[in-house]
Amino acid sequence: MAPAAPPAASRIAVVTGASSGIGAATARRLAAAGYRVVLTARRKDRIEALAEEITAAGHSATAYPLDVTDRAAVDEFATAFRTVGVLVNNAGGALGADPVAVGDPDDWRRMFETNVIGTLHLTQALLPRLEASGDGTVVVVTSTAGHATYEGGAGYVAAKHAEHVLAETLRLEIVGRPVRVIEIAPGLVKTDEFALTRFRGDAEKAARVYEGVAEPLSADDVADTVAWAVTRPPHVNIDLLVVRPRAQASNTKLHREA
Ligand code: 8X3
Repeated sequence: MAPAAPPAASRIAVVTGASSGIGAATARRLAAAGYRVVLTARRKDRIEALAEEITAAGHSATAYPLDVTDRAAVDEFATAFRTVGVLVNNAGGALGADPVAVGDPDDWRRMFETNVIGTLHLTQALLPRLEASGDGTVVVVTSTAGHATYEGGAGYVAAKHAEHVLAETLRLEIVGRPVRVIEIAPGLVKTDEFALTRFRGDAEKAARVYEGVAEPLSADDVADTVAWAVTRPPHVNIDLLVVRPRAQASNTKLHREA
């Protein structure tokens, strides 16, 4: 029988892409739930500032600058831990919204590298530590784009479908071992950077994504679902949680106020 899991207060939660948006909000939520949060992202200043903020609020957080696409760096990062309770694979994003006929292969490659290979790297490197915790949890933050396509989205949609398959397959392969695999698939979430990155800094195009939508999800709405799923009892595995704003019935059916 696996050893009893230590209480949350002594457990480590690693969050990738913690410098902004859903990752930062998830780090705040998990820290408030009692986890010792390890913030990773490429932007050192951002994660250090967030670690200070979380620590000042009386919780535990440390920053570790990391590029999830760099396998050697990820392996080195993993050696810092004996056990890890939770891994939240959140790093990634969309680049471009071009039709398949003219999409830039470099955008596709970069999306696969960050979303898919990044998740693979962290999951492979930390899986032994998650198992050693006696009650590990891998969270993969995908997207509703991981479940249905839309015009102009193929590169991102394909990468998110791949992440979904990674999560589903891993769950099959490790059943019987003390590690849960949870997929959270958010729909329209208004964050500072997602749409801006997708449209390469074009603020007008980015704003159009949310135009007329009274209440898109916030990063914290999604972080709330991540923290909820993670804090269920160890035998309860939330396989897949799809979360959208009320105004969004599907990837292509969004209610906009006139
Ligand atoms: C983001 C949702 O609709 O832009 O993951 O693909 S969408």
